[in-house]
Amino acid sequence: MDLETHLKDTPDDLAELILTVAECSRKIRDAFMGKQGMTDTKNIYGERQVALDKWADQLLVKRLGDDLDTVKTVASEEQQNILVYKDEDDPYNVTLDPVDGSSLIGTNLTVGTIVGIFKHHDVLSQGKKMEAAMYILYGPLNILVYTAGKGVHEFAMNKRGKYFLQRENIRIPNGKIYAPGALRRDYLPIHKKYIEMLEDDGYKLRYSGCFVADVHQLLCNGGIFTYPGFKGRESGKLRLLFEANPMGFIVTKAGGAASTGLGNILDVRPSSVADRVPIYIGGKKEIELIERLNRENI
Ligand code: AFP
Repeated sequence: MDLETHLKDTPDDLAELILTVAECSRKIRDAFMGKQGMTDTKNIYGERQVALDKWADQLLVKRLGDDLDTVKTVASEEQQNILVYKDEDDPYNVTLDPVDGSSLIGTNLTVGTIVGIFKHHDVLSQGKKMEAAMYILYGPLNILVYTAGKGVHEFAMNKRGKYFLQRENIRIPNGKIYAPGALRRDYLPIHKKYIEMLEDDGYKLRYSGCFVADVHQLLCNGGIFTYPGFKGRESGKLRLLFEANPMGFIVTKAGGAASTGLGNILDVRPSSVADRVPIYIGGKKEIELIERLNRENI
């Protein structure tokens, strides 16, 4: 079944939004060749932009913001400000991480696109207020995963650029994989203990440097991804609006969870588009363990 058919029970305007991102992802894949270099501009975090990242941002912003008449605002990791379109009544507010893991583009490792979709809630709302979320993984295959609130569904792109259903209503399995971000020498004590407990329990290391790829792996094999608060930056590295919330929403809908280590990420109230958050995302069992360790040590 193709993506369009699969979306037949989704409201037309939301289906159109999801299909527009899917169409952009085909163009992004085609653009890898030739857009590997760095630009001389910086994103909101002061990081120099990779050409593909900037180009993908412009494409997505144009197609969603300018061309659709249902999108009111777009917040992108690559834009300084929230972009405002059209009139007050347009229902959708969208967050974009155009190319997540962009430092891997030059080495031809897997990267992704992350999209969060709010309906009648602004992008600074709690993640649990999201209407839908999706990601695309640019690996040997283009993989698209979306949830419009009910199940989580996976599609693969064929050589004609069309997405076809691979797995429906994905549930995160039990598994023993861990993907630990941040330098071990900077771990805070409870996180250090947590990682040691996973290792003692036989968890196997699988860390790619691309959040989308690492989370997709969890949806296939189970386990846990962590990018904790660490010495020098207790809020961690990953971005609440662009990374943690949409991926947390998807994993939660697949029967997993996403936590700051203390509580549900989807309950966090953002204070600005640039917020970062410590993240533990994956199986419920692994999330319960870190939350218990933190509770016992408060
Ligand atoms: P870039 O988009 O700057 O490459 O960052 C990717 C990312 O936000 C996320 O996708 C990874 O999980 C994480 O950072 C990797 O961070 P480290 O390079 O510190 O491992």
